[in-house]
Amino acid sequence: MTYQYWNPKMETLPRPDLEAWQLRQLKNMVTYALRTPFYKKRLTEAGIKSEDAIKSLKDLNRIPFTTKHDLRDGFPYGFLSIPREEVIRLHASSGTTGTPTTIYFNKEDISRWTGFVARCIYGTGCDKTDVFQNMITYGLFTGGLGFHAGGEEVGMLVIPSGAGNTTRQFRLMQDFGTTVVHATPSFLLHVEAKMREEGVSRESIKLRKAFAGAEPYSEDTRRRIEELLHIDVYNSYGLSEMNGPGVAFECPNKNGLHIWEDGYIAEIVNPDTLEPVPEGETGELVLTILCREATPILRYRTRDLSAFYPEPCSCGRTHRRLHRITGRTDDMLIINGVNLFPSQIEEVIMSIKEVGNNYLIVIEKEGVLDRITVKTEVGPTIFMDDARPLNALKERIRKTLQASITINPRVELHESGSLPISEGKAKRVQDNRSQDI
Ligand code: DLL
Repeated sequence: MTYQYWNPKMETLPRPDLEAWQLRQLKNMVTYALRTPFYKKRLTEAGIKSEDAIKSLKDLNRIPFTTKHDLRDGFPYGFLSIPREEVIRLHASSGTTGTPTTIYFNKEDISRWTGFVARCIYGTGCDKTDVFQNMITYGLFTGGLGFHAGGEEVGMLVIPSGAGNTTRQFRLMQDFGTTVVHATPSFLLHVEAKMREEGVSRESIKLRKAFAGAEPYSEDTRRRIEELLHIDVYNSYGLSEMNGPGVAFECPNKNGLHIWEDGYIAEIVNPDTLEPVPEGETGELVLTILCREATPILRYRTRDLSAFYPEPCSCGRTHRRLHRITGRTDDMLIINGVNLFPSQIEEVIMSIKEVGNNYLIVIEKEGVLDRITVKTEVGPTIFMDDARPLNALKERIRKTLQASITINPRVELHESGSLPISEGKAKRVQDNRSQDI
């Protein structure tokens, strides 16, 4: 395996130097934070009146957590720490439940963010010989512009195709010889199914890699995309509150995501007690940004569940690795009293090769009980008018799910391409229970 580093010094910085860097940056972030109305109050209440209160990284513990709720309350300018005239861009998260959260950047913030994304891209072996099609939403969402800038920084030819319009995506790939794409994993699966449907031959495109993220997916889903499209898929993690993409990324070992610890301090805590979990155990990821002056966010509760890999990675990077995100604390479904994450269902169904590329979980009330229906598309080897293999497959999926998640779902099989797809993040769960009351 060969490894290439975009920023060799920072990516392989010995841990003591990395921690010294973190401390310096943390102090700097505290100084900026104290200029925002929100943190001025919050930090002062916690006895932190200047960066001098932070003497070692252990003092991070003295800083209170920040939640999505806090960010919403601070809308629109409560977290801005520099004069408005120095801000050159904002991004906002969609905010399905009302007020969005807004993040501001000055010129250096954008350039630091771009450096982190470039680091992710280059680390997978890409360089200026690549043609990069960015098949993700542009606009207020950070995925589009974030990867666009990172791709240009690496020197690749960037095609800003945006999400959706699958047929045009194929044309662009064929016309310009696209070698790398960025998309959500659900869109990649859709692209593959559509390619088959439209008779686009694999030989007519030069694709060899994809960056897939912005939503959870299982290892089996990754494998499926890799096998179907004959490409390498790299997991990409980030969130708008921490700039967007470029927070954690896989190296060619594809065994955990390196979190860029010169840009972020990562903690994993028990979501109930907020105490750190023992190294290697799963908990809620808490992140502190070290690389953004315009909107410093300290100890942000991401709600994402992950764990640290205890061992160092053989790629030579000193930045720790996170496990693939298995779900969010607010994703958990309670089905007749049993706790269940949608990712547990995905793990089972995507390991069955006759299952197609899309699925949907529907939950309803039936009398007093919850009823879960798993709708999956079927793969190309299954014909919808042949009842026997169809019923056998249905039964196999049901039994495998029951054995693994201890609930007995209803299973429905659907023709390839018939379940809804969304341009942005996939909506995997339709919970109709509250409407039934
Ligand atoms: O999704 C930023 C991004 C863009 C990441 C493009 C990667 C690629 P938000 O819209 O704020 O930002 O959503 C962030 O999405 O807290 C996770 O719950 C989820 N998420 C993002 N990446 C992954 C991943 C962007 N690789 C939220 N695996 C996060 C699992 C992910 N979940």
